[in-house]
Amino acid sequence: MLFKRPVLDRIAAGTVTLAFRRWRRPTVRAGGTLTTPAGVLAIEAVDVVAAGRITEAEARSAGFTGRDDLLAGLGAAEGESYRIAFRLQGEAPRAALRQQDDLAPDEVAALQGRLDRLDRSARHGAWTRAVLRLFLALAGIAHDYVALDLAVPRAERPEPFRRASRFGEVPVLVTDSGTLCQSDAILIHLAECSGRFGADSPAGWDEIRQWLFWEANRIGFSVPNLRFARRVASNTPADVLRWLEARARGDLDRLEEELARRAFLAGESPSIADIACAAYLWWLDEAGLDPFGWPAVQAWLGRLAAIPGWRHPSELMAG
Ligand SMILES: N[C@@H](CCC(=O)N[C@@H](CS)C(=O)NCC(=O)O)C(=O)O
Repeated sequence: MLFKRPVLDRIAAGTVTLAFRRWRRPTVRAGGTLTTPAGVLAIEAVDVVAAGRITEAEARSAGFTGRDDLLAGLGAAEGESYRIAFRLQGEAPRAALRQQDDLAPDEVAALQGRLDRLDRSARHGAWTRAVLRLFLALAGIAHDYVALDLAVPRAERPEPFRRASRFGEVPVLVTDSGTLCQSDAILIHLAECSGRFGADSPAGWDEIRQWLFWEANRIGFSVPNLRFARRVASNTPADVLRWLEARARGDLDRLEEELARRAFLAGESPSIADIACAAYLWWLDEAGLDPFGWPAVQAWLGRLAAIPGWRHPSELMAG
């Protein structure tokens, strides 16, 4: 269950204590907790409610100006209407972490040194794997970006990168708590730390993880390799090209089937599952595929591009 920023502010202020959602099945349970950027919420009750029985006072406790406003926002998605009652139980872990800024001078210097070394190795931009930057842009997380020239053979890449990238690939995330490789592992880490684009229940995380593993094995393999073969590796044998194209088409068909039925891959709101699976689809034409051949996929990309903070990955990767 995700909340919009103005509602989060009112949850933090204690003036919003109810939420209403249309769900096929609840994503939170009474007695559980929900970590949000406003803090940890104790879920007190989750009840099915007939829309007609929602009162004006309840609508205001959910952050709406009145019933009509709430009912318009609730929509008519498949499932039932639920009333979720909660109270603010404590500070979000991230807010507590932010307070721990009393690093010793040598810790600060070590961090600065690592960032400086990575900065010095910056060449011109990698052309792909914009997922990490896109997440950081969407979640509004301040970061430094160091581009790597992938045309340089692995063994000749800058030493700080070779040390940081255990698999020799981009992306790599360097934080004050360590180094992380593999975009989907990075996305999970960022979603957990920031409280953005993750899930608010174990079932929600199960959904997200299934898409992330599918991404790593399927669409994150087929489309970029097809694009690489078409744009760069002109010596790719014709039967390899045919195999890659068939696999990419099959993967796009699978996404099309899913997105004809739902707005986002893992629930009502965009998540890291969408960010990961969309990673290479902004350049379908460069893979020799007609983007309009998969209209539901195109409409979904449009919904992702409408998220505040979104910028085209080509622009993000340019620095
Ligand atoms: N499964 C990896 C794939 C990473 C990957 O394929 N990176 C490519 C660029 S898209 C790369 O670093 N290629 C250069 C190389 O392998 O030397 C992830 O999601 O992070």
